[in-house]
Amino acid sequence: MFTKVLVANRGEIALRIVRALKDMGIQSLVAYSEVDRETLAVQLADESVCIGPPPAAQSYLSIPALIGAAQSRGAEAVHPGYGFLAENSSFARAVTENGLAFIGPKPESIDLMGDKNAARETMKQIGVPTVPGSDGPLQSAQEALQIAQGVGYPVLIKASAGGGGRGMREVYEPAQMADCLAAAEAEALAGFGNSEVYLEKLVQRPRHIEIQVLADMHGNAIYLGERDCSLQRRHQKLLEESPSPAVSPELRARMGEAALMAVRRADYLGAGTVEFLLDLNGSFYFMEMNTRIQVEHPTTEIVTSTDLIKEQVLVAAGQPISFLERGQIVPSGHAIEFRINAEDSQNGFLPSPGKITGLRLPGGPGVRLDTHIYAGYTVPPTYDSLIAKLIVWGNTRAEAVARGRRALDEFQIEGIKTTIPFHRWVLDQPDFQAGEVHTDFIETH
Ligand code: MV4
Repeated sequence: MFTKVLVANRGEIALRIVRALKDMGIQSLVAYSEVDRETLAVQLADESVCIGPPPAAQSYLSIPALIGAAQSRGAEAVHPGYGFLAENSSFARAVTENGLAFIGPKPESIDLMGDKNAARETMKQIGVPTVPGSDGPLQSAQEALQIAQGVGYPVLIKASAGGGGRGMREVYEPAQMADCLAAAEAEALAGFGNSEVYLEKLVQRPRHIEIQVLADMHGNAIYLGERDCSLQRRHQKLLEESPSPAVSPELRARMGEAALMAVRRADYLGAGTVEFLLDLNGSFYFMEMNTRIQVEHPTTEIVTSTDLIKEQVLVAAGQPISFLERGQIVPSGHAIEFRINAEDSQNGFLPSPGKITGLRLPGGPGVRLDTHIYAGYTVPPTYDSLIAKLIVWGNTRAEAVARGRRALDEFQIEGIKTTIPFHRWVLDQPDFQAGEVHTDFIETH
């Protein structure tokens, strides 16, 4: 096993990784930018090292700075967390070429899944369901019209290099096609430096259901149930839950097996997520695979009684998944995660950085709080606005919702605006209480 691991991230996930390393008896080395000197991960790590000025390009995205930090302090492995360099295959390569272990999949797996069109084509070839549409990138508006005619309107044009919803265009009738195609290509080129786009039938009022997977170097690959992440605003997830109110044990098994086909084809190692769209008829379609640990992983940890960060470290060190003797994991109970962002949810979700002048934390039964904030901490304007993840659970979904209400009411953050009032509002919506959550929930409510 490793004796020291570099945490190449910040905020709550850096702290989450430090905690897992401590539980495993591994030394933690946290890399931080000048503005993050006072964060909790730095305070609680065994060691820390400043890697540069606040702009991410000069710190958390600087491959030489991170590798230098690991080497100068004798770390043997690097955990990238999520965001920043977590899905950058050049980083994964640089880490291994410098004699360090990358706590994540192989660079080839990252590359395969990083090209959304290539991933979709590969999944189609091996029999994982995909949304009907083009075979590969679109060559012309004429071809797009022909394919749309075949699958039926409305259709969706997507960027091959996209993901996360950027560079998409809905097309409702043939007359819109040429303009939409040109706009999607221009947006893809500007956003990703690659104008390649493809076309799919538009799935209306879908749910976003993702399967957590885990694979080791000994040929073991398992799925750990699903998360329902349908509650999003402008492609930013706000609340996630596990299990999904829309997934039966039978559907879970079919989606889980489809996810494992992707895992085997990608020769996958570590923790990953296979994202599906679930339509109103209960059919599911592969969307993309995320080759990292995700923000919402704690919901899965709670309903499966696992520590996914610990498993990531174990399998990166060549050990088998630690709970194989349990067989196929059956989720138990219900967990909901609320993303608490430093944003004014009552004012267009405008960023609200600044000093936390007062803080009252939630607690008690069925409550977990993953956060790097404390009273007196200043949320910098430099990075993303996630400041805490409140995870609640119960034996039933209704019990989890009730605990969510209580915990959100207990949670008081003074000095900055947060998304706590938004979540309190969500829990009072009858459609949410009924489990009726679709990707257009916020717009329609
Ligand atoms: C879709 C879709 C409907 N039909 N594809 C958005 C993020 C990107 N990964 C794929 N996305 C979508 N792809 C087809 N063929 C609707 C979405 C979508 C969405 C998906 C999941 C969660 C929220 C969403 C919000 C808007 C659109």
